[in-house]
Amino acid sequence: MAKINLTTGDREYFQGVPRIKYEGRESDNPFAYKFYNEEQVVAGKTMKDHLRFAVAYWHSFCGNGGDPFGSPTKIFPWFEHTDADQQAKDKMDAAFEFITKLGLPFYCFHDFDLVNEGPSFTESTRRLEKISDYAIEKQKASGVQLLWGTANLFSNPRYMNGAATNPDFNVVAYAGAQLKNALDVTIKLGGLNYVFWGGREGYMSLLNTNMKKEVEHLARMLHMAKDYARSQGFKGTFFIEPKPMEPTKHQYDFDAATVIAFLREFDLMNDFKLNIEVNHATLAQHTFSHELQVAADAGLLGSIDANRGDYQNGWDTDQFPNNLLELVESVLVILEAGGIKDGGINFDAKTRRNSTDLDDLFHAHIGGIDTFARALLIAQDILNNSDYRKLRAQRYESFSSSDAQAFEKGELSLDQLAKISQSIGEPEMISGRQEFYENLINRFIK
Ligand code: XUL
Ligand code: CO
Repeated sequence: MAKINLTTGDREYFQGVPRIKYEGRESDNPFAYKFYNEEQVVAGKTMKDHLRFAVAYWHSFCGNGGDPFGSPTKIFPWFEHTDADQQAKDKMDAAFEFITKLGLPFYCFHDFDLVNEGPSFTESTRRLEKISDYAIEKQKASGVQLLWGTANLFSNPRYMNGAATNPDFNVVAYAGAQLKNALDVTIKLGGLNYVFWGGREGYMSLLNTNMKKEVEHLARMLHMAKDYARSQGFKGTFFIEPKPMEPTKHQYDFDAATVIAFLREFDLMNDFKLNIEVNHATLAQHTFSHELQVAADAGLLGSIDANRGDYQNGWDTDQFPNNLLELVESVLVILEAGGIKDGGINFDAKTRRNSTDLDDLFHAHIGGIDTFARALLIAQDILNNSDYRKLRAQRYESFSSSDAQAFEKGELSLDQLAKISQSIGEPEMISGRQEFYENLINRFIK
């Protein structure tokens, strides 16, 4: 019998697709990178180390195109076998072939992306143990690492009223058991981080909800998860991924500012950071760069879920990133914050329902990867070769006066501040020059 190739499996799923290579912006090869040159050094680091791209198991290998109005459209060959273990193995072969062909360093999963949830907890656990043994081999053979793992605590009907925030203790306990398994698998696979996205940790109606109790339960579960993982030797970072709504009307991890206040209140600041997702930011009526800046200013910028929303509607459409201007403004924030450290850029994005070819998965990722790489080059160019930072700093120049310094240090009373104002009189109007800044950024988009 032929030896199984652990990188590509014993069957090639993406036939005819080569290892995607960098060919430069003049290339018209759709299966080549135009901007992502992994070894190219930008500001002292390779692009690969700056961007730390990850493929999301759920959208790319599990999402079948079904939506509330129609049936699945994507007939993936790794779903041919109905046996649970075989299907999980085939899916993993396809996933590692795909990630390896893209040449990306990381992947991310929910527990029940790796396997279908079984008819019992014991069976689900057995399936997870088996596939994670296989994942160890696949990771070793390919060099692909696990950026983060997480538990799907929102799809099963038992979680319809929440997981850690469920009003029924029995469900909370079940969620704890599932969370423990997901942590075990993440640790077993050398996962660098662990994500909490509170899909149904929120409410549909305040009339039947004790919000204070539910939020306290959420914090309790996070403490238990952290204590358990640390006791098992996990050294990575925990991330909370803010999202304001969907599937619940209101989610407790509404946005970056809300999550930071929650981490402070419940003493979780040392172990947790934020995983900022583009389309979650826009759902919260923020820009992606706003959410990144809020996280960065608190020293809590952990990781990114990359995608984009749609200007014409408010949903979480999870499209692949291709908005260059949005990403340039965001990468500026990331670079000024010192870059991404523990985390990475995970493509939490899905091809459209009518993008039904296997090749579409490549086009989607190549486009997202290149848009980020291009944004990185442009943002670095702006920082190196323009007055952008200097001009912004100059806007606050008046704070170098001795009175302003005393104000910043908390050495002025309101009374003293009022006296200073009286000696100055009516301040001059100083333009914010927004259009000037916009033009400056635009000049570098090339
Ligand atoms: C849902 C979402 C999740 C998390 C992981 O909007 O973003 O896929 O990233 O649970
Ligand atoms: Co996400």
